[in-house]
Amino acid sequence: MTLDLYYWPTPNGWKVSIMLEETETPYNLIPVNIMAGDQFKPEFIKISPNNKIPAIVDNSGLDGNPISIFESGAILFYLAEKTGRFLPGNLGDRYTIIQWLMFQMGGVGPMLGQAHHFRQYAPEKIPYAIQRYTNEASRLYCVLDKQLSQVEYIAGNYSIADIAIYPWIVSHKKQGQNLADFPHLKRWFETVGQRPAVSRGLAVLSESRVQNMNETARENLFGSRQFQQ
Ligand SMILES: N[C@@H](CCC(=O)N[C@@H](CS)C(=O)NCC(=O)O)C(=O)O
Repeated sequence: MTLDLYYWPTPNGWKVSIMLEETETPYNLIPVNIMAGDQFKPEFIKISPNNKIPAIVDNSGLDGNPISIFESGAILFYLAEKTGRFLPGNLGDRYTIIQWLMFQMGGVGPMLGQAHHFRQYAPEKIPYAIQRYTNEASRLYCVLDKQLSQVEYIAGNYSIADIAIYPWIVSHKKQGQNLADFPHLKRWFETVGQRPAVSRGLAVLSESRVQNMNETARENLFGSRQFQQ
């Protein structure tokens, strides 16, 4: 497989860099600096019409034709199918994983992202929004904690469900969460964090991860630039 990864070091980007490291899949890294506005370049929009990272192009593709994929969940499914790792063929196990991956894509990512946004980045502090998304983040953490009180990994064995959820728990403090309140989630977080492939995935382009957002970045990510397409 000759694969191009369109990437920036964020939770959704990490899902794919971790998966590629876990499966030892070689890839060409193509940085898409979302702070600088690279996500709006026409050549990137062709691959990722929603102007978001991550995206991949598998140049060896299907039947010899290159295939491009956007949406981190779809990319995880593709890489799991292609490498035969972290998504077993047995229908029962498979759907246990799929439901938790959907829970991540529809709940954990968007809600924790909003908690992050209103707590860290919103130009004004809006108590209702901060409370709503911090509470929702706590509720989702409780769901994960309960599940992890019964199983070692999210869907039983280590799978793409863990790979999808872990990157979002990395920034728990910024979401107003204390892992000490979720002992089973904490145990899982520490175990997954010790995997060498996870450390390697998180390290990809880590030097470009900025903590403070400047005005250009704010305009590109949250301002009118988003609506000019
Ligand atoms: N549902 C998408 C979300 C991707 C996403 O939100 N990517 C962010 C970085 S974590 C991004 O590229 N933002 C740039 C923008 O919105 O312009 C996925 O899971 O791939």
